[in-house]
Amino acid sequence: MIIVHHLNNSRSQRVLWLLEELGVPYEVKRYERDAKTMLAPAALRAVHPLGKSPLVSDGDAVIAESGAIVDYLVTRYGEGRLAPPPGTPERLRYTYWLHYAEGSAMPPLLMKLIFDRMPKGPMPALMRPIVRRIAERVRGGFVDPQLKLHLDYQEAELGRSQWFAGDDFTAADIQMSFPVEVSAARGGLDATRPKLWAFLERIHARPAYQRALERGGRYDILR
Ligand SMILES: N[C@@H](CCC(=O)N[C@@H](CS)C(=O)NCC(=O)O)C(=O)O
Repeated sequence: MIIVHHLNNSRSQRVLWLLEELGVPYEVKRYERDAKTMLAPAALRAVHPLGKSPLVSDGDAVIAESGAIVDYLVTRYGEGRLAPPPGTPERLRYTYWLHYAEGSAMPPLLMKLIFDRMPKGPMPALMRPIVRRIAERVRGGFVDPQLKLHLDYQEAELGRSQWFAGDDFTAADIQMSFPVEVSAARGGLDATRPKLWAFLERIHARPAYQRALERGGRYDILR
């Protein structure tokens, strides 16, 4: 039996969604973020030394990194579904988006979270205006332009085809759902980018997405 080590309000939601799309049975083991630090509990480190979610156990194998998990599940249980055939241009795009989601799209979104929160954290009152200035500098000089660059790029790519890897829905769309959802929550994505907005509406309407929400419980993106 596959076990998904699921942290609340996290990337592991998309692993539940992938398993629902594939119709593969699985068990959910829940872990709750610390209410103050938002970090995962130490119990996750018993599963994998980094203690990050998602983690999937399948027999003796423990798989970490959502891109690697998606690749593993589609290869092992997909029976040709949710990935374009090997050797096609769509397959190359599919592989690209599987990596791009965590390797390129998420870092500026994480920086935004950190620099938005930084001036609100505990610190001596005298330091707060200085910290606020630094955070504004980093956001304005790097983070916000990077977020715009990525959103413009993703919007243009969805102008080439309905889904990220081509005309068919694939697991690359599941992997990309997290950066797109985070962008909508805190990265400046709104309906002025109609292709990305329609992408969100389409994925949210999928029955497997809804079933995954029922299995995973409340899913609020951190702000
Ligand atoms: N690139 C990794 C990121 C894993 C990651 O940072 N997961 C977050 C959840 S969204 C986490 O476990 N955060 C809690 C912590 O760092 O303690 C992946 O895609 O699996």
